[in-house]
Amino acid sequence: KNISVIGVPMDLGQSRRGVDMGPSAMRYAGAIEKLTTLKYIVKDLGDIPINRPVNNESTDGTNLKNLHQVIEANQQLADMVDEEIQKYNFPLILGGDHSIAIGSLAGIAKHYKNLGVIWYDAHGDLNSSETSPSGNIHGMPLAVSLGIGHDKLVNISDYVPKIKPENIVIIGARSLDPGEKELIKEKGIKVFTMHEIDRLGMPNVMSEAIKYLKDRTDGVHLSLDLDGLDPSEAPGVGTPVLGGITYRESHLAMEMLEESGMITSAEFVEVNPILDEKNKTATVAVALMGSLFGEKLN
Ligand code: DIR
Ligand code: MN
Ligand code: MN
Ligand code: MN
Repeated sequence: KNISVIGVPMDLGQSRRGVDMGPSAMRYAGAIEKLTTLKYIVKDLGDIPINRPVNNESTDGTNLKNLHQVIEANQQLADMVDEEIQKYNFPLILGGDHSIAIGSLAGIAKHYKNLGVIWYDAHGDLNSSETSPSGNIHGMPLAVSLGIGHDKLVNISDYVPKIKPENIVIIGARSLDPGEKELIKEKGIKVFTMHEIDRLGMPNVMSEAIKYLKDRTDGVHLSLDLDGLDPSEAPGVGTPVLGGITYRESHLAMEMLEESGMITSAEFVEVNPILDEKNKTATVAVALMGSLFGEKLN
């Protein structure tokens, strides 16, 4: 497969500046070279332009921060991703905060009857305006993709919903808001929390996740939030949560996904070099990309 890399220097979906530098940090850590070494034809399409808000009145009378800019950027991203899939390229999206998954999924899901999603994250990202404690849209993309949330967000690319709840697997969750827990129960979303990872071990969690998605999906998008990993190994994230997935477990997870052959698109998000230690988190992200694309470390 040929890989198309798309950078999305977005930091407007949350409150801490710096995550807009994530794409640069991952390129600096050698993302393109790594994939090229693995014998893929890699095209770096550069970064999508993000318009900064001229004032704080972009919320449409809601608590949704920078709503208009987030919509605009995600529509652009959706169109670009759509075009790359039409050309049979594998979209690899570099974030940026996790609000960009709205655009990724909008561009991807129209090409599949049953797109599966692996949401590798400390969080559920299943909030809406009503349940969000923060008004940060990066806490909402999975809900938006299910058709839950602000009209203009769920309608990006003019179809609703993008994905079905039974095609989602969340891995690494350990910080879920009350409204998110309710939605998970109501929709029957498959979640492997840190509890399950501790109990079953990562090999079993991934086997189960892969088996679960294999039967019901015709493509799978990996959405990897670096805060899914433990902050001791991925410190450069805006909302770190103790007790996360280890670096080694994450490598194994990526290797098992690669062996499954099911991943058809991916994104790596929430790398914030300003909060990082010597670009450690972007380096981890690039190492995981290696495993996801077939580099066996041992
Ligand atoms: C929290 C944090 N659940 C919120 N979410 C984060 O603001 O909605 N997602 N950090 O990655
Ligand atoms: Mn997230
Ligand atoms: Mn997160
Ligand atoms: Mn290994």
